[in-house]
Amino acid sequence: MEYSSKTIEKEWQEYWAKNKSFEPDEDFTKEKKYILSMFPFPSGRLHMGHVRNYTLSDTFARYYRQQGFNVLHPIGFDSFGMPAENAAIKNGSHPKGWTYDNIDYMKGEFKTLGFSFSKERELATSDELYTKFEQGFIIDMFEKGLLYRKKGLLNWCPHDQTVLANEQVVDGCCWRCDTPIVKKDMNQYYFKITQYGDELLEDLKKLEGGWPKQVLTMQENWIGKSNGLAFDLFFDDASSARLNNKFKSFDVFTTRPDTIYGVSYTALAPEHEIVTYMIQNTLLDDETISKIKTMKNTSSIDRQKEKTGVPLNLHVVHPLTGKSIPVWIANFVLMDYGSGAVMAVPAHDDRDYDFAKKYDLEINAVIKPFEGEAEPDKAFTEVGELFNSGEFDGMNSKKSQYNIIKYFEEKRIGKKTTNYKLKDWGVSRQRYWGAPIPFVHCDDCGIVMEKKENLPIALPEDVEITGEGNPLDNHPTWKHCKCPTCGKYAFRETDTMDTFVESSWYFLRFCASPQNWEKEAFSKEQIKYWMGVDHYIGGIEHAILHLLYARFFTKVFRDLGYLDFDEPFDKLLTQGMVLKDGAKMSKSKGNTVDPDALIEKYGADTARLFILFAAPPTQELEWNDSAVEGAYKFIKRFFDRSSNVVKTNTIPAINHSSLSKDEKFARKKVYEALVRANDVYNERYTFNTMIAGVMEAINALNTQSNSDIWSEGYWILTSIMEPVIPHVCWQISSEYFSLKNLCAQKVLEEVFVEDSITLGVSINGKRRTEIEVSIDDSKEKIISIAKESASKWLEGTYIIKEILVPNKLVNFVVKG
Ligand code: ANZ
Ligand code: ZN
Repeated sequence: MEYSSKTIEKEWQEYWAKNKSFEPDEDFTKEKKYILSMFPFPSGRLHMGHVRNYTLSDTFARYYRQQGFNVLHPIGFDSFGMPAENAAIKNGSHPKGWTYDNIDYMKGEFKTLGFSFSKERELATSDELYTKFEQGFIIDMFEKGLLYRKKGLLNWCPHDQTVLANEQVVDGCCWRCDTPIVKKDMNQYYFKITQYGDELLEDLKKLEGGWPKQVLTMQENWIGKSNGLAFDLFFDDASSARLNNKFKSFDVFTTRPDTIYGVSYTALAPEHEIVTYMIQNTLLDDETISKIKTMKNTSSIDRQKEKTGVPLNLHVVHPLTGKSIPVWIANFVLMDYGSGAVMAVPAHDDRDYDFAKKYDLEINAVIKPFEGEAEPDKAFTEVGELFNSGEFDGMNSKKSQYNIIKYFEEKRIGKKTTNYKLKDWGVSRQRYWGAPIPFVHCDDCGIVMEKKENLPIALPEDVEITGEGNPLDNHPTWKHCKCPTCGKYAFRETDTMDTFVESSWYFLRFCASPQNWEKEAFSKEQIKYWMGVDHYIGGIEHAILHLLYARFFTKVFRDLGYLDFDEPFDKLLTQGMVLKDGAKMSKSKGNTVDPDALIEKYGADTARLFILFAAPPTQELEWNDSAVEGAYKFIKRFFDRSSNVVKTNTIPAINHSSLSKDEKFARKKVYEALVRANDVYNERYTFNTMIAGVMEAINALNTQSNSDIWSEGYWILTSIMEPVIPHVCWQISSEYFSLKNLCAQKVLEEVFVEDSITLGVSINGKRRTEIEVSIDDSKEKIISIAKESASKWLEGTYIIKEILVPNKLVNFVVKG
C-alpha cells in the first residue's frame, strides 16, 4: 500500500471521534496528568504558533496516555473580546455569529491536525453557561471586598463618544476617526489584586524549577516590591503663600534614604494635585501649562525616554539640613507610583543626573567609593562611604539606610514604607462583546448585586454595533430592570468584564465532569483530583498578565473555599516563536504559512513532525520548506519499511546472544531511542533529539533482514513516535500489532551490555597494538589473538611470561 496521508489521517480521526478515544476517565483512584495548552482566541484560523502550541501539548498528552495515566487534555476558546466587535464595525457581522463561525472552523482544524483533545469538555468563554458561573464568582468576590468601584482615567474619543482600549489608540488618536483622544475620569471596577501582592511574590518560590526563570523574574518585576522611606517635604512660607496656604507639604517616597543629604531638587508628576491646583488657579503661565499638557499626553513608556521638566518657582525645606530646595515638574515622575513625587539626587541616580545636567541644577555628592575616586561626569550609583552627611558620615551607605530610616521615625518626620508597582486590576470595559458585570444601580440602594438565581445576565442579541458609544447602554430595553433588593426601577451596569477574567479560571472549569456540566462550575473533589496542571504550555507573551491573574484567582478561590492549594500551574513550558525568513510569522509581514494548505499537501503528521524536529520547544522555530519535505519523506519511508514487519500481538522474544554484531547494533539503537524518549518527556522536552534517535534506529534496521528484529523495532518505534505522528503510527500499529504496542515499553538492559572489549597489547610494558575480543573469550583464546596481532614485535624473541589484566591489556615479558 502507498502512503497516503489523506486516507490514513481521515480514517483515524473518524476512529478516535467514534470511539471517544481521548475522554478522561472519571475514576479518581487512577494516577492523573493534566496537560493544558493556552486556549486560542477564535480569530478565524489557526496560525503556526497555535499549531506548535497544540502539537506540544498533544505530544505530552499522548505520551502520558501510553504510560497509563488518566489524562485530561482539554481545549476551549477565549471567545469574548474586541476583535469580534471590530469585525462587526467593519463588515456588519454580528459578534456572536462571527465568533461561533470561527470556532466551528477552528474545531475542524483541530480535528484535521489529530489533536487528542477531550471533546466533551470543549467550551467557549462566551457561552451563557460560562458567563453564568463567572458572574457567580464576581458576586462572591464583591461580597469579599475584592471588587470595588472608583474613578479611573480612560481613553475617550470625543467624536465616537466611546472609551477606547489602549490598543485602539494610535499615536494619541482614535483608530477609527483619527480624533485626538482625551483622558476622561470615569467609574471603573477594580479587583483588589494588590491585597495579594505579597503572596503572589512570595509564592514564586514554590514555582522555582517548574517555571522558566525568565518568567519568574518578569512576574517579580511586575509586582515590583520596594522598601524605602516616605516623608513630607514642607514648603517655605513664600511658596505656601503662593499656593494660598492650600498646601503645606507633599509626600515623597525613596528607596535610597542614604542619599538624603544629596537632595538638590524635588519633582512632582504632571498629574500631581498641587500642579492641578496651580493650573486651575492660574498660578502658572500659558507656556508652562502647555508643556504640562504635552507631558500628560505622553505614554508612561515614552516619558521615561526623553526627560523634560518645568520649574514651579516653589521651594521646600530640606528635612535635615534646612536648605532651600527647588520644586520642579518632571515627566518621568509617574502619578500612579509611590506618592507621585520624588526627592532627586543627581549625584547618585542616573535619571536625576540627566535631568540636572539638562536644566543646570545642583549636583551634591554624598557617597564616595570605599577606595579611589568616583568617575567624573556620571552619577555614582554604587554602595560606598557617606560623607557630607552630618552624623552619618563614614558609614557604609547600604547599612546607613536602616539608621536613617530609624532617625526619621524617631523624630516622627518619616516612615519606613513598602511600595508595589502592581496596581489593582481594572476590569470594566465599555463594550458589548464581554461578560456583563452582574450589578444593578438603584437610586435607593446604590450598587446592588444581582441574585445568583437570576444568573446569567446574558447579552441581548439585538444590538447595533456602530463603534459609537457603548452598545449595551444604547440598547432600548436591556439595561432597565427592577432592583433585586427593593424592587423599584433600577438599571443594569452596562460595563462588561475584561476578557482576562475568563482566562483566569478556565483551567478550573475543565475539571468539571460533563455529567455535572450544567449544574456547577466544578466541584471541590474534581478540582482536588485534576489540579494542578502538570504541564501548562503557551506563549511567553502571557508571562505576566494572564499568569498573574490566574494565580490571583486561584488564591481568591482558595480563600472562598473552592479549592485548597496556592498555585495552579506546576510546570510551565513557554514555546518559542515561529519565524520565517528570520522574522516572526505575521499577517502584516506577509510571511505566514497556512496550516490548512500544509496539511492538504503533506498531512498533519508531517506538520507535527517538522515542528517537533526543527527546534527544541523553547527556542525559535525557523520555517524551512525543504525540512518540511524531509519530514514528509521520513514518514513515507517509515510507512513503506513497515512491510518488513510480521504481524504479532506481542513483542517478539529474541535471543540476543545468538545475534550477529549488526543485528545487535540495530537492537541497541532501537532501545537507545526508547531511553532517550523517556528522558525527554521527564525533563528536557527536546523532542528533536528523541526523533533523531528514532531516525538512527531506522537506519540501523534498514541493513537487517531478520524479521523479528524489524517487528520488535517497529513495535517500539511506532510507540515512541505515536505522540508525534499519531495517524501513521496507529495505521501501522493496527495493521501489524492490533494496536497492542501503543503503551509503555520496557527497556531491555541486555542490549546495552557490550559484547566485545578492546584490550591493549604490550611487550615488556611498552604498548604496541590493540585487539578486540569477545567478553566471553577464554584466557587462552585472548592470549593467542594477542600473539597473532603482535607477531611483528614478537618475532625472534622468547616469551618468558604472558600476563592478562582483565578488561585492560595483555603484556608479554620477552627476552632476546
Ligand atoms: C531618591 C533616590 C536617590 C532614588 C537615588 C533613587 C536613587 P523603585 O526601586 O522602582 O521602587 N520614585 C519614587 N516615586 C516615583 C514616581 N512616582 N515616579 C518615578 N520615580 C519615582 O524606585 C523607587 C525610586 O524611584 C525612588 O527612590 C525615587 O527616586 C523614584 F540615588 O529617591 B529615589
Ligand atoms: Zn433598590
